[in-house]
Formats: sequence, structure tokens, C-alpha cells
Amino acid sequence: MSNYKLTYFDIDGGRAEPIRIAFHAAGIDFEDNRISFADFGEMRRHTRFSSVPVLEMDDAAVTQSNAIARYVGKMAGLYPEDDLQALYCDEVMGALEDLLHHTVRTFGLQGDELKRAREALVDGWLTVYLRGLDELLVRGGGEYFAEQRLTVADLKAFVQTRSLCEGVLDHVPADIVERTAPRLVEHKERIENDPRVVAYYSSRK
Ligand SMILES: N[C@@H](CCC(=O)N[C@@H](CS)C(=O)NCC(=O)O)C(=O)O
Repeated sequence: MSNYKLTYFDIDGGRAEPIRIAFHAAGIDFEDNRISFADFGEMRRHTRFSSVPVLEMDDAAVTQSNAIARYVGKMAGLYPEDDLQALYCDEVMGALEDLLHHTVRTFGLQGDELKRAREALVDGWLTVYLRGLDELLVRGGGEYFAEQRLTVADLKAFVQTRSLCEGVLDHVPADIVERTAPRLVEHKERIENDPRVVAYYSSRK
């Protein structure tokens, strides 16, 4: 078996979190290399795309969180077997990646500029993506996004909706998901109570 080392920020969220949960669900040991934002400044010079997460395994280093999540998700039984359901799963993961991209653009702004950018995000892309994700949840049967069971798409969605519901983004109301796409709040609760997710967070205590 390979040795896995996953490098990402020392936060229980973001792009690496679904991968960490999937590793744990697969019962595969991995080095959870959590770096500080200060260390990232130097470290990024040695990464392929100047970003994290990075998964190192034996002699290879791989980037792109969705690709890594799919790879680990397959080992964990958290990726659809059926091609169409896999496409559905990928669509959700791609959409969530796009939403992150729009959100991250507001990071680093301050004061009125931040307020304006976040309000525009709420009225614009955030609403567009929450509504679109809601549609995709309905397409999946209402409980999960694909194959009517937990997949890495659900993990990635849960990490983002949890963070929105916790109100971690200034000027983004904590009830935005509830107001825009209440089914996604039920989905978040379903995923956070999944035994595999519960077991992962118990292991973090
Ligand atoms: N498409 C890449 C995006 C990676 C990415 O942008 N990661 C962020 C952290 S979540 C980063 O390293 N940002 C550094 C920067 O933009 O300066 C992926 O999905 O892994």
C-alpha cells in the first residue's frame, strides 16, 4: 500500500476536508500535514500550481482537490459505480469548486470594499449556486446528489454549507442557505450525522 501525505491548511474545512473524511472512511492511514498560513508563503514555491491541497504518495505528488477526492472516494466506496451517476457526482463537485472560486475572490478585501463584494456575492453567485445545487439535489432524489447514497459530492457540499450556516463569512447572513435552498440545510444535517462523518470527527477529538 502507498504512503499518503495530504498537505493543506490547519482548518477543519476547505478543499482538503472531503479528502480527509474519505481517507478515514476508507480506513486508510494518511499523514494529515496541516500547515499554517504563514508557512504556506514559503511552501507554495515548491508546489506545482502554487496552491494546496497536495497529495504525495510514494514518488508522486498530485494536485486538484476534486481529482484527489474522486481517487480517495473510489477507495472509500464513496464514488458512484454507474457512469451517469458519476457524471452527476462530478457536476456537483465542479459547481462547488466554481462557487469556492467566486467566494475566494472576496478574501483579503477589507472594510467597505469587503462589504460590497460580499453583498454582491450574496445577491449574485452565491444565490445562483445554492439554487443550482438545490436542483441537483432534487435530481439525485432529494437526499443525496448521486446514486442515492453518500458520495464525495455530498461531503464537498456539506463542508461548504456547514461553513455558510456557521456564518464564517463576514457580511454573508448565516441563514442564506436556509432562505435560498432549505433542502441543502437538511442535506448538511443528513451528512453530518452519517456514521462515517461522525466517526471522522470523533477521531479528531
Ligand atoms: N483547483 C485547485 C485550487 C487550489 C487552490 O486554489 N487552493 C487554495 C487553498 S484552498 C490555495 O492554495 N490558494 C493559494 C492562492 O490562491 O494564493 C484545487 O481544487 O485544488
